[in-house]
Amino acid sequence: MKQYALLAFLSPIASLLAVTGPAQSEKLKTKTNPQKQPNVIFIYADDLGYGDLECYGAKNVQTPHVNQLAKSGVQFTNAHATAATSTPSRYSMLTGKYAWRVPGTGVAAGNAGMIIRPETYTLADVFKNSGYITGAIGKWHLGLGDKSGMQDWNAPLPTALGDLGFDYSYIMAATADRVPCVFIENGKVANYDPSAPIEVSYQKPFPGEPLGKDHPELLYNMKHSHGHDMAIVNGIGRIGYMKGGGKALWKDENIADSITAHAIDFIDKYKNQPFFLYFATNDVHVPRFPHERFRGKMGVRGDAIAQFDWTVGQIIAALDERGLRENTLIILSSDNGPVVDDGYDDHAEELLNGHSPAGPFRGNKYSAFEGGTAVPAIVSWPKEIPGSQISDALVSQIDWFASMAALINAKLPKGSAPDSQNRLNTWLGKDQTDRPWIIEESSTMSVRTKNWKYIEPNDGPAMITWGPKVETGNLKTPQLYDMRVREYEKENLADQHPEIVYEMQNILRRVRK
Ligand code: NG6
Ligand code: CA
Repeated sequence: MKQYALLAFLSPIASLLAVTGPAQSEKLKTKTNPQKQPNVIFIYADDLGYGDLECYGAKNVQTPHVNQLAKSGVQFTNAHATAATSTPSRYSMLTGKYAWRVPGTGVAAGNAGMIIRPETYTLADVFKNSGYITGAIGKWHLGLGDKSGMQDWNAPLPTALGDLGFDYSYIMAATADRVPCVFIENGKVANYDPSAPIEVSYQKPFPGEPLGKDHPELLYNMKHSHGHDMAIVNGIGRIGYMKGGGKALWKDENIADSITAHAIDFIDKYKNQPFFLYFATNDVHVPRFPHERFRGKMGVRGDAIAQFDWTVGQIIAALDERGLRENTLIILSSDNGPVVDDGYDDHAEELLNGHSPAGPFRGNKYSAFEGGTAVPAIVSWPKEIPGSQISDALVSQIDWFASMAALINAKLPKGSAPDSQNRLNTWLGKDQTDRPWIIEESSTMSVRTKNWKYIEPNDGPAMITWGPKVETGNLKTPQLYDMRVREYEKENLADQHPEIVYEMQNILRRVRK
């Protein structure tokens, strides 16, 4: 147990808990807590771009449920993930500490050990220690078990999400394109099949297991365009090697249904007490393999967006049916910007049909340009937030931690969430105060203010060299862009405005300390 776990000052409920002991407090909780504290649900999409939703201007994609959610609350036009890829973005968001401060927080393998170490005070701890039931469902991608590559997937994992404040978890270890291709429920492989013991390696193949690179004929569901040519599961090549799994192996077409059903079960089970649910979808990450009922309308990438929208609709309907919608705060966003070809031959590029996943921004997932980290963000809480609000405030996901703590009056242990600021009023649409600056991580570092964007010089290539057709934003000299100009990040003004470059470098220097 974490040393702070029993700190009693967190909320009135928590103090009662400390005084009366757990058995008594359970009774007290259900009797005296008539859902005053809001439920909180994060709906965290994967690789969903700023331009991917109808309410953000998408033309060839229908997202009625997300549109409705946006209408019911605040839609942010200037919201940012902390990084242009998943692992660092999620790390920062769940810990309130920039991932770039911590080694080993780059895109994680499926057999990475726990990247957020158990002693870290996480966002789930904040809720849990204030009397919430906490759950994580969907994509994880932050490592499991104590040590990379040392997990025994056939036994309960020694360290998992229970050590990070989550009472319940039903997760994919990493991404759908990485082994192991099984769900893990509370630290154990779900539907474990004892007849097919699981082995995982990111080093060497298992003798006798066919690989995508040698057996294209076995890739009956989807072929790769780059990478993803190792283990074959469900007729799709993956990153990493895997053996076994049997009945526990997921079917990609059922992932959205499966996580949605588990989320609804969670909501149903804990409907009588405040809960926090971190619901991280696999959509719209590769391999995009939506269920056939979403197929054939827009090409798989668009179909995956439609599937995501359906998922959102299901969660909202489940809340509605149980009378929970009014007092549930939903935050919907994405972990990083969009990418079109991310390693599978899914025709996403040909089928874009004028659709611009990153909206008006330059760059994509992986980029230092805004397309890497500018994301949709919607906050809805019918009981407290009037609908139909648009907020142009500059905001960053790094602040969810301290803002959520403020929402539920939780005190944070000293040293926790060092980079997170309480900007609750902005997130709730009560004011439109810009964050003075935000930091964005890619293969280099960037600073955004309301008006300017600075990209730190970097020696790396201008385009990604290993597959995706993506501009990295790298340049050997400083870049400075005026974000008031609609042609975003086209004209480098660093030479014209050395004083602003200096100011931006100073921000970075200060934050780094
Ligand atoms: C890349 C993968 C890409 C995706 C990404 C992580 C290859 C060739 N490409 O290395 O498909 O998985 O990592 O995406 O392996 S993220 O959204 O989880 O950060
Ligand atoms: Ca991602």
